[in-house]
Amino acid sequence: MSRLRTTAVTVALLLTATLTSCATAAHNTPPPPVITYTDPYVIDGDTIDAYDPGGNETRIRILGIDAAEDSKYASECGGADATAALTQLLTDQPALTLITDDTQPERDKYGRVLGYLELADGTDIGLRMIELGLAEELTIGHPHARQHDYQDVQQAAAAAPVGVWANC
Ligand SMILES: [Ca+2]
Repeated sequence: MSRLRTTAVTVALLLTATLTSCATAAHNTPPPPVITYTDPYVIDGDTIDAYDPGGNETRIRILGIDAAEDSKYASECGGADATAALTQLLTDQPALTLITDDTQPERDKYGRVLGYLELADGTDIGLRMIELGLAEELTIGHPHARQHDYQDVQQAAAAAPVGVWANC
């Protein structure tokens, strides 16, 4: 077989492999990258419950941030402030957009749906919480798509300082 012919065959095989893997991915029907969730209820500064388009109540962990713990079992400095700030952000927001990140798992180890959350006006809720100094950028494993933006805003919040950077 000529060298050129070998190359052509290799390309064809690669193409076939790529097409096959795409077809397999489609068959496994990953969730669409953007989903609207309604009627959010704040659990703490980085976690909410909301209803998916099928009407299923779903726990959502906001991707790329971590707020201080705020529950009857564990309360950290800044936790109550983070819960209050997220509650205020979500007041009169009947619908939220959840944006998944294909560098990240669909759910965390607790089964919570992972994604960025945005308000109807496009406000990135995780970014806003970092900006307020009430959440920190969080990377678990592979860097998430908004890591650099979140880290930049965190630097500014810490330098200001605001939120936990000022109070904790
Ligand atoms: Ca947390």
